[in-house]
Amino acid sequence: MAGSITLTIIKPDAFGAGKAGKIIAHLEEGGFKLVAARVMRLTLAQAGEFYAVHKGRPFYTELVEFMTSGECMPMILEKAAAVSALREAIGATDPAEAAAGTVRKLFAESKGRNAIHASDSDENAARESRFFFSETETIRS
Ligand code: IDP
Ligand code: MG
Repeated sequence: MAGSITLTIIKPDAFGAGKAGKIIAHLEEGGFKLVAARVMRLTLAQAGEFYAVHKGRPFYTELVEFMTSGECMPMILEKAAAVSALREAIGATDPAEAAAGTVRKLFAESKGRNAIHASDSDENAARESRFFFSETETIRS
């Protein structure tokens, strides 16, 4: 039976450092199935819209600039309870506080440049998946 889905982004720090393959391998080893993937560079408007929930926060401008600073890799992942499983797999926002073995502990530089995004609810996973992918690009078994 198919699991649920979540949306992840390998952020420009990790993608630019050539860590995408290692991060994908780590997620696959953790039981996540790749359902859709692309490489792109976000425009300021796209990054601003994607992170609109954070508008007004002190780090918003820095976040939008960082997310547009280079290529990134949005992906839809499938697993049982995918949203919570991926949040656990990526670790705390600040890699200094992330648990051992998490993506951010292994691959992130700092709280801002933290290698990876993960949806925080099923509702946002659906919204964020539609933001990057059309229905025909999403193959689910
Ligand atoms: P999350 O990515 O763990 O869900 P959020 O609080 O949703 O964390 O913040 C979104 C992104 O904004 C973070 O992943 C990080 O890149 C950036 N960010 C959050 N808090 C800070 C901060 O205090 N300083 C710099 N960047 C931050
Ligand atoms: Mg978040």
